[in-house]
Amino acid sequence: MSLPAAWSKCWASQTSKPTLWDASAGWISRGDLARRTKAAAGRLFGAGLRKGDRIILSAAASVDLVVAHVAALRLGLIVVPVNGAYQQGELAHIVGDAEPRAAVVDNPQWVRWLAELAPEILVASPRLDLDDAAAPSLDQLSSRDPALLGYTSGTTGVPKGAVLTHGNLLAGAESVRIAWRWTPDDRLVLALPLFHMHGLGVGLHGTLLTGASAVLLDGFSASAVLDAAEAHDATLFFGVPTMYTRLAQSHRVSELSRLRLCVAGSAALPADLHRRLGEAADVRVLERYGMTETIMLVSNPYDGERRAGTVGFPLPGVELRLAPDSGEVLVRGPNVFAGYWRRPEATEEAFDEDGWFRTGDLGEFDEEGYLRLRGRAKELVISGGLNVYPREVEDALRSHSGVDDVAITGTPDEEWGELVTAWVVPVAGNTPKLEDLRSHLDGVCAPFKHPRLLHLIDELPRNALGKAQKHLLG
Ligand code: MLC
Ligand code: AMP
Repeated sequence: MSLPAAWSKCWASQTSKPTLWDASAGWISRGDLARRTKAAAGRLFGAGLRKGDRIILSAAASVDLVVAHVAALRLGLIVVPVNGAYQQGELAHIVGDAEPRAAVVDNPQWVRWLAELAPEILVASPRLDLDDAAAPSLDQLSSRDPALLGYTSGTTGVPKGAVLTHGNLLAGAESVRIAWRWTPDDRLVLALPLFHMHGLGVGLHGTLLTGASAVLLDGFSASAVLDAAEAHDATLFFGVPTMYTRLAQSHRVSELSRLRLCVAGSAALPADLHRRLGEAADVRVLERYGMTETIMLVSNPYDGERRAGTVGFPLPGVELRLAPDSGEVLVRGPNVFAGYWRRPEATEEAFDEDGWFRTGDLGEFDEEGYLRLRGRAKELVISGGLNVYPREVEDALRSHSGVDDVAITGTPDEEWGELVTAWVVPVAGNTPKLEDLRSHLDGVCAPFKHPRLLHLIDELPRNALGKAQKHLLG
């Protein structure tokens, strides 16, 4: 089945039931969503978009953005969600690779960049300010049709588009619907961006599949989340660990206990934070583990102990094992993506000979079978739930006149999980400061990728093959 086919089953009944809220639209009902997405699909069709065309979606969370997303899927377009903090070069890579025919964006700078990069692309705001036109017959899709290109660097190399089919995304949403006892009466406070798997594939798609409702916030603050939970009688909150750190610092933290379930993921939730939230708010946060390529994989149990420092057990439908030599987490299942967009070699490398997807994460099972992630085989820094690929930042810093050699690592940090850290061998007589490096990256890399710490060193430790041995830094 396709996502719209599954969702429209809900829309066909209880049409006046509230489904989505944002600050400007207020509540819209199931019936409104069905009507508005049909009208929006008509406008996209009238503008010449056809099944299989790619459409970039990048904007703050809103009902309009959800309508554009659902309309695109109903028409069979392939949605390419992109982080709005990306700079021109980062956007150019995705535009060149995905070859989108349209982009729905709310950043005026992006409108200019897109006009320069690819003037043939149709650019619209999330309101889809296009001419009205009749929609063709919608929702004519199979589970194998691609629905999303999720850009990620995977375990190595440049960002590539993970092709997620309708079937993958349905399996991903269905597994957490079952595991977390999601029901139509649930109401999610959704303060995550809709351009990553956590907010989009779990928060939004789970809500639509279940026929539940969600309060969309266009950014995160502890008070906005707690206000929304109270004002709308919410039952669920999903967040990255940085959000939970900030909630734990709020004097209102005990208000989290009004929620039925708080889920954390996208980066490791420190065991100590898990305990503190338990004590301060009587909340047993449920930690789970996922990836762009696989949607959700592993979750602590809804019933039973939610064990701090672990991610729990494989979700329904997910097969998981550890590679005997390295302990790398390997997975299989209907949730696992169809391959990287136009990159057969990268796709082949990502799977072993028996079709298991290599996650690049290292794990071990504790005595009761809870999975503990104990590191990564891939080079990756996760800051505030956002992935930073060291190679990309290193390459951009090498062109600084004061940088002779550089390595990027992550330094553990209570608020951000990891802080992007630069280890620089300076050019004699031209030692750069942290601010110099950061401004060198302005306009090149999104701000969340900029180093927050700088260490000056005489040389980088390298192995016999010349590869930097980052584990020896620090
Ligand atoms: C913002 N900044 C960050 C940052 N987010 N810096 C490092 N890491 C981040 N994640 C920068 C801003 O550019 C700004 O820089 C400064 O921090 C202050 O911004 P802020 O107002 O404090 O940040 P805020 O808007 O509060 O954002 C923090 C955040 C956000 C945690 C709410 O980063 C966020 O929404 N993260 C969630 C990302 C996510 O959805 N991940 C899921 C990936 S899917 P300056 O220089 O201008 O001051 C996935 C799969 C899975 O991983 O398993 O889920
Ligand atoms: P992304 O490529 O953005 O989807 O990020 C996926 C990566 O985030 C995974 O491969 C893990 O390294 C990491 N991740 C997700 N959830 C968790 C978690 N609960 N604990 C530790 N790491 C996590």
